[in-house]
Amino acid sequence: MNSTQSDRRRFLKDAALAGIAVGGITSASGQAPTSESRHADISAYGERSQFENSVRVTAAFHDPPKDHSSVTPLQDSVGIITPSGLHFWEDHDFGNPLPGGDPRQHRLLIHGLVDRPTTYLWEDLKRLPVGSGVYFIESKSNSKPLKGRDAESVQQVHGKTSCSEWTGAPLSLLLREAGLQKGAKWALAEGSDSGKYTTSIPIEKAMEDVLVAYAQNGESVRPQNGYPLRLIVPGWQGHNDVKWLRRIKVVDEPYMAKWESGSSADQWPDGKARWFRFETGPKSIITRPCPENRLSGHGYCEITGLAWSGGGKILKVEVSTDGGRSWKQARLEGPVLPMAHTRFCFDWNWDGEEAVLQSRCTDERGEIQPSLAELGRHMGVPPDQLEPYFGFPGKLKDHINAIQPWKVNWDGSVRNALFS
Ligand SMILES: Nc1nc2c(c(=O)[nH]1)N[C@H]1C(S)=C(S)[C@@H](COP(=O)(O)O)O[C@H]1N2
Ligand SMILES: [Mo]
Repeated sequence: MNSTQSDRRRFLKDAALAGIAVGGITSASGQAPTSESRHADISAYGERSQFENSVRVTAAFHDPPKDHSSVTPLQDSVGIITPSGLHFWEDHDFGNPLPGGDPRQHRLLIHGLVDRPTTYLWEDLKRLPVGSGVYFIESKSNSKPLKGRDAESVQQVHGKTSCSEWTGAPLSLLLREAGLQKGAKWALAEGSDSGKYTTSIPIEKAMEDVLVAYAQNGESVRPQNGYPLRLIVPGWQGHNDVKWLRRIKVVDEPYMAKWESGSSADQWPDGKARWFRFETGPKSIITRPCPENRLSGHGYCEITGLAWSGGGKILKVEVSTDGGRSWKQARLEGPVLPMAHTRFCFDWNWDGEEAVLQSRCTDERGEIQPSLAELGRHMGVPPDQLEPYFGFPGKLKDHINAIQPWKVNWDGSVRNALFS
């Protein structure tokens, strides 16, 4: 036994004698732990300072009781990585026990139109060559125009996006090992929730950059985010990223499963649905100032925010402080990675007058983030129907990547100006 192991063992033994639940901070007797045992706990697996209080909150825009979503506190974000404990999460089978559980019991089956159907254990996957990338996830239900107090919050309006380093086995490797047969066109991915959450992914994308991820930001994927295994489909709308992944069936056509047809298909005003829109369009949001981060006084104030696109890297971000009449280029604070949140910064002096702040990004393909009116025109939604709404079905059911204006009032407070 090496010294770390013996230390660990001694700690466990001491903890058992003291009746401390290892991994938690309350003792078995329900009494607060001694400062010594608490110190031992924290040094085993750290926690943030007691003065830090940034948290996820339940999303205003979800459909209880089966749907639950917790939104990321974007107003507190720095850099490009979302701490795992603050990554948003969306669960369509809420109320049932969290799927996943013991990784030793977990199996991933690859079958269908393949020469060699294969079952992988969690540990098997970890022995394969590793694939890794920093990727955003964004739900297509993000950035819906909320009403009232909920609208006055960057967390509530835009918090269904987060960005992590994801690590796992490349799906292309697993499919190549299994041997794709002729006619293999789609990969059907299934989660182990009781509702068997399923999506169909074209085989071209499956062979390109999709990850079967077991790790998030340097440790195992968090339970709410799909422990022990999840799919990461870089740059595509979040509902493709099947969590608690247990099965990939290679098939010859898409399956139109519940969550990719009924609920996730984009709806046009005439009631027709546009299925299988995959990529997330270029999008940016100012996270400071914002309704949660009012201005504290006149003078210098850095404007900062996040930009991302399913189309690759962010090429540039422009900021306007006069409601869109003029635009100036912001600085991209690296790293600038494809299909990842990208931090932008902009020097500004607030003269104390009312101002409307907004950002717009362009991705490496040259695609530019639209205004809400431009997005409405593109989706065939008339301007008078772009008003805020709450709940399904919405007029703009599609992924919304419209420019977000924030209005700075004379007293430094900040309001959502998208619909005023
Ligand atoms: N098995 C399963 N996978 C799922 C879901 C789900 O409910 N069950 N929700 C999907 C949706 S709609 C989104 S937006 C993403 C969100 O990923 P996150 O919860 O890790 O943020 O997971 C997707 N994967
Ligand atoms: Mo979603």
